[in-house]
Amino acid sequence: MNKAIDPALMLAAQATGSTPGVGMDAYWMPFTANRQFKKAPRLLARAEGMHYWDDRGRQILDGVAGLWCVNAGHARPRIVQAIQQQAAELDYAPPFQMAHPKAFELAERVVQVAPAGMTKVFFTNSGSEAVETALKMALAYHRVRGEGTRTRLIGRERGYHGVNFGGISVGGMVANRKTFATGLPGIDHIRHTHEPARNAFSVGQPLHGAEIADDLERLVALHDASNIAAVIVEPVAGSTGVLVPPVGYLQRLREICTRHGILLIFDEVITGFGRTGQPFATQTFGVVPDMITCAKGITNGCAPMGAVLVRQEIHDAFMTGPEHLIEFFHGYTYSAHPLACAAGLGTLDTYAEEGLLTRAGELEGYFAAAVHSLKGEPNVIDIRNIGLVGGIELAPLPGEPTKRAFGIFLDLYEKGLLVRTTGDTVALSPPLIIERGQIDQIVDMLRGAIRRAA
Ligand code: PXG
Ligand code: PLP
Repeated sequence: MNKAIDPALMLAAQATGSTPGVGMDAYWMPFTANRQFKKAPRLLARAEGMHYWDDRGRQILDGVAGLWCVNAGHARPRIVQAIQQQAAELDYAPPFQMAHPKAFELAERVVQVAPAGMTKVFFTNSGSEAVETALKMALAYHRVRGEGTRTRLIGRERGYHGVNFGGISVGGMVANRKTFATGLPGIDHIRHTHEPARNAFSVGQPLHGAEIADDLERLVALHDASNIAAVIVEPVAGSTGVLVPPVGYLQRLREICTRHGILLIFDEVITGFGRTGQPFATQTFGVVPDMITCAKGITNGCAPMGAVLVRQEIHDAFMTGPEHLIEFFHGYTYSAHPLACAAGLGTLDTYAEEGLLTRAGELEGYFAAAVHSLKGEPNVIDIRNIGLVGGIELAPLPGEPTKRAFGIFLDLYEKGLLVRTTGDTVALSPPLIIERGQIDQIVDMLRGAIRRAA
């Protein structure tokens, strides 16, 4: 796996502008400090297994699976071949009133690993689109059943549901909301579950806080259940700092939703496809929602794709009118794109052959011990973990939130480790093929960076 970088790639990277300030003007980068980045670019040129190589030929250990998505590791042969063959065989097929065989095949294969009862799959091109789709499906579902007054949507503080208008409206990440404050009308938020005073340094699920789910009853009392369509939460909040649900919390949320006829949507864009030790966090926590949104790991990050998994009854409620009419007015030009479907099939084959969808469970104890060994290091104020995801929270520099963690990110990148930071939390979410020695390597490198940042 540790091949030296191809010199031709280095030349190509130089030609396309790896030199600071050269040829980098046109690209407006997403979620990036553009001016800072372009002064000192970080360019990735190649990837294989657990590693990236940058444009200077340096090897970088991938501690975050790209962006929480490359769960089987990089450049996996089955996925590469599937995409190559598909591009030559059928490049594109319209998804409206037309289809191609791999769309059906991938949907069946996803249902095979999905929680029992989640039997229908609607394809999108990203997690953000999966969220918009699920929210629209919830509204349409109630309407088709004659409960059209159920229009209100409920999210949670510190939730992340992508960047489109529905997603930022139900989302609870301030930075994503403050510029676009209005959002959709008819949205409320329940409280987040982050309570470091009671739960700091919990190993796995925190013990305290199941009762935080009762906050949903407050909104039911305010609006009446007959006006509420759905609640959307991440089983484990990823982007806002790896917030693991307290024991009993998701069960309680499920009970309240069921009692009031409110649909429960789990946003599993990060937790889906093996991150928490089961194919979906739904299975890890033993709580079944009405819909699951997913993306990222569905194609191992190798082609853009998202999906909404739906319970049979919800789908069936739509299948009631005249057969020649479209049942759900929604879809994307690239829904079930052939290249993404091929990538998805290659990905699921790889997961199955290597037992990757349950590997995080096997490594969880080792990973937990490793990350929790950082307790006591300077400025470490909390450590959170579940499956193969960890969050190490640092005390912010006085008056300069996010700067300490971002400094650690830059330091580690120079030393050859890619992590992700959110606020002052360092997030770890390595490919599920990681070996124990590489877990040690990540934690040792992080320990050094935390000490240097003190
Ligand atoms: N829902 C959840 C729970 C997510 O984590 C999305 C929706 C949106 O997916 P797309 O594919 O539209 O990006 C996500 C994405 C980070 C980070 O910094 C996290 C995500 C995306 C980018 C950065 O932690 N999660
Ligand atoms: N805008 C215009 C003008 C379009 O024609 C379309 C699709 O046909 C879209 C937006 C939506 O694009 P997509 O289906 O790729 O989401």
